[in-house]
Amino acid sequence: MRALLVGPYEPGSSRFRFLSPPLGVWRLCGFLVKHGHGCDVFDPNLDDPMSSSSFRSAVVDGYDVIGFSTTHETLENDLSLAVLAKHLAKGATIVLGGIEATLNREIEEICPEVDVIVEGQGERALLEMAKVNKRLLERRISLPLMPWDFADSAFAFPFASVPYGRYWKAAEENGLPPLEARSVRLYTTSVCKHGCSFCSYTNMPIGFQSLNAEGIFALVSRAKKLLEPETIIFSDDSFTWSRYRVLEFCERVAHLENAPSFICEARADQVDPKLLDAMKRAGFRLIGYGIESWSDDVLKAFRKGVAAQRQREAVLATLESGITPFLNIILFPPMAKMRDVKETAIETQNWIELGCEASIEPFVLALPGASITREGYEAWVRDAAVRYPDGTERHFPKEEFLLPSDPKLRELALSFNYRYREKLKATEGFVPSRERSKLALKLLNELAGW
Ligand code: B12
Ligand code: SF4
Repeated sequence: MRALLVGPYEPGSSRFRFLSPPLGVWRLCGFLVKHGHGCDVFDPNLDDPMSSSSFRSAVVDGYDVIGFSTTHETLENDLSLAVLAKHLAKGATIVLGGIEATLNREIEEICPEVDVIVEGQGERALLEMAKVNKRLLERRISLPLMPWDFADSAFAFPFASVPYGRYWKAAEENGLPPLEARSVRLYTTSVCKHGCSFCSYTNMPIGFQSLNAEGIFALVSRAKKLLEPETIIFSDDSFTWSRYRVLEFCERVAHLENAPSFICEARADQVDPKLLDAMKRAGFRLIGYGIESWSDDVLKAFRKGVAAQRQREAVLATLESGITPFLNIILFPPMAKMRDVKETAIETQNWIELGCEASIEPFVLALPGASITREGYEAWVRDAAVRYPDGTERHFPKEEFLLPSDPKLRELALSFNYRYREKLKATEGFVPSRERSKLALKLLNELAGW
């Protein structure tokens, strides 16, 4: 079988987002090649499929399967590319996969042109498609990975085929220093099952699997040997889920010559001062925490399972270890009261002054599959459209984010969102998250008069 896999398409993203290779489709590509099949990857954020002929010439290259990876944010763009591929590559089976394909049950109706929708991890589904000579009887298929497959596919990751140089060049052109730009993302666990109400990935039909310290070290060594990155980013939802795994990895890294620096994501209740000291010695320089809010009422409603005080202890211990904490904040949760927002804004500002980095999202996204989207909060709905090659469009309502229930807060949030987007649009080039969060907090203070 020959497959072409296309990453999620977000037009214009290179201007405002740090571009990085779509790991899901690259991992599938390595896995298929390892099992004797042909596979290419097209990243529409790197080569604009609309303004160049590269996408059109790629899809007519006689592939058996053309697969599209989709997220909620990019859905209509991914479907428009899928429809174009269906039109141009008459014999190919058009497949849709990834989180949005898995959790959004309206896609079949929105886009009947898609032949097969794959749920969860795509490795086995694509192998099965190859076996039955691209004819799969079901429209929606869900085949969980076998217990040993996670490491199998993690190690098949085709580092040498991914055009890292092009991503790094784009990041440097956007003003990022080499330490930030020359980075490689790794994924060492399959899923996080903590079940926070605003999170959708936690509800993917995937069992928890993880590489051990030896496996992570092997992946890091391979990436280092082939690419010499400045930074390795562990994109796992919580890299520190096992204290033992991290400590053992840190010990191994101590013996690696010219090791890169490391960044990871972690839950605040899965770090402690001793672990952080070991991570600092091993070269970790930044840890991202999903703080969301500094209000216990909001954290409880989110079913986050961590109290604000525990988060404070983790952030302080991280600063004290010499690692920079990166705080992910949601400013206007749908159940928040004005005082929750004020407390969160003020405390985030204080942490930034103490040396933290932050990323501030105005709203909880209305993600299909996240339990909060079924809790009765009103969503902001936008008209989205799948575009057809003949110039026609099929429109559908798309829920974007959840509005605060409190009327005064809703008014503040909407005016903040509008003004914030206008300000970001007016800035030239890529705005680093530190600058973006400062801009957001300053604007909020002005609007709220705090
Ligand atoms: C790293 C990451 C990022 C990075 C890098 C993205 C990149 N280019 O890879 C950055 C920081 C840029 C980012 C940005 C955003 N992200 Co993000 N991100 C992640 C994260 C943590 C890991 C993604 C990853 O690499 N996974 C590992 C790969 C191997 O898994 P996978 O992609 O799911 O792929 C497997 C299956 O899904 C399936 N599959 C995937 N594609 C296909 C295609 C076919 C044909 C088939 C058959 C199967 C298949 O098989 C793959 C292999 O098993 C995920 C959470 C998560 N746990 O996955 C969130 C996540 C994907 N992000 C999310 C969001 C919301 C965003 C932002 C919108 C945030 C924001 N508000 O700005 C942006 C949007 C960017 C975009 N245009 O997609 C949400 C998406 C929710 C949704 N329903 O769509 C997630 C799920 C987080 C969450 N918990 O809710 N993100
Ligand atoms: S801890 Fe993070 S990844 Fe895990 S369920 Fe909560 S938000 Fe999702």
